[in-house]
Amino acid sequence: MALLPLGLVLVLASCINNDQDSLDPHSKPARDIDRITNVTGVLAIIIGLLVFGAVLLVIIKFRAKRGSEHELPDQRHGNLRLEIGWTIVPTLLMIGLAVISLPVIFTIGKKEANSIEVKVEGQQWWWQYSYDLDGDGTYEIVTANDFVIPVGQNVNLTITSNDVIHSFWVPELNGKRDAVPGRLHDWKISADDPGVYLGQCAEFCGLSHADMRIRTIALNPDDWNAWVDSQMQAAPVPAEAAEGQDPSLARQGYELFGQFCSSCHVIDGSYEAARENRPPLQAGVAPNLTHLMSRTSFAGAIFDLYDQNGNLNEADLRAWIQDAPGVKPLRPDNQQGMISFADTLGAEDLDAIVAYLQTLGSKPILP
Ligand code: HEC
Ligand SMILES: [Cu+2]
Repeated sequence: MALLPLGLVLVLASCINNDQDSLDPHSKPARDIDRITNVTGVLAIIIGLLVFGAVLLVIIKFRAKRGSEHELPDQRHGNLRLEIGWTIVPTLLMIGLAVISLPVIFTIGKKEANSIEVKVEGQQWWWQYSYDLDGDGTYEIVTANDFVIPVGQNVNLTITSNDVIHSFWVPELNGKRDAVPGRLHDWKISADDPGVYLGQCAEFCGLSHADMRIRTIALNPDDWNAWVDSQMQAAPVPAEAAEGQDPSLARQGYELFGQFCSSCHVIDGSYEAARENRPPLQAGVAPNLTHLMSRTSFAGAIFDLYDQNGNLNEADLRAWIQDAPGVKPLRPDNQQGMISFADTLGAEDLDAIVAYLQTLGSKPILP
């Protein structure tokens, strides 16, 4: 009876398919990890069976017999051969495991020559990716949530955090690596096949830890090049109204953005103040929105930006802009996450802002 809840947990856990399966590796580092998991797993099962078998045997064989409950059984002390045996066997097993796992531990995190460099920054509660494509130390592309990589090519990562400790983990592509403020951790990632590989922050980091997700999108070389090209485009500025005419909706949104949003968000070429003046956030950074529409997700990848038919998910986007803390647990009073505009922006303001946001970037390129 006591085992029932445990059994239920196990059965239910096996029903969840959230595409974060380290037993389904899609890269060399992930396969190396999977191999060690298999060896260790089989060993652990054998040892577990032996130990539980021995315990069971002792329980049955040496149980108190009827009528002799109060008699102590024969007391013995020491068995040299056994004791040496159970010291040596585990030691050998441990050495064996070390021999197969140590080289993997050192290679899965080792950066490779001629790779794209990406700085991965964790903050409450989303990830930022800055790409240095030509290795000159400057970042040509800065994006959030969707982490786009080329298939079959290694991508070097430098992982850090702008507030508390987070951990970067895409189980199907590599092991996990902590993001620690003030430290730069080497890591790398790659994918053998085009696809979407999910992950999420793997170190409890506060209120919305569970909503700090990673969506890795691995593209074929052609698609990757098209993505890079599109990310290089500057954001358009909606034209001013002609004499005597009302400004377009997008233009109104552009102006509202300058008023309400540009203290935190950067739009390359249009609003860059938040790059120099630290936004009022503990992390000191908010997602760069220059190519917002080219992403498949937003807000820590918990919302899809498009529905199945490829239409903008306007409902969730509007709800987010109007009252972000209402749709994702955030602590704006403590400068953790976006503030609420529920009392500031009316329906028409929202129409205008959404119209403007829709001009930012082309549609996502999917694998
Ligand atoms: C106090 C700083 C701040 C202000 C002001 C602010 N935001 Fe944000 N915004 C954030 C932060 C931080 C996030 C990331 C939150 C998260 O995902 O948990 C965010 C996320 C977003 C996102 C999702 C982007 C993505 O890639 O996930 C959109 C869209 C957005 N904000 C639009 C706006 C608009 C429009 C305004 C103005 C009406 C605005 N924001 C004002 C801080 C701010
Ligand atoms: Cu986190």
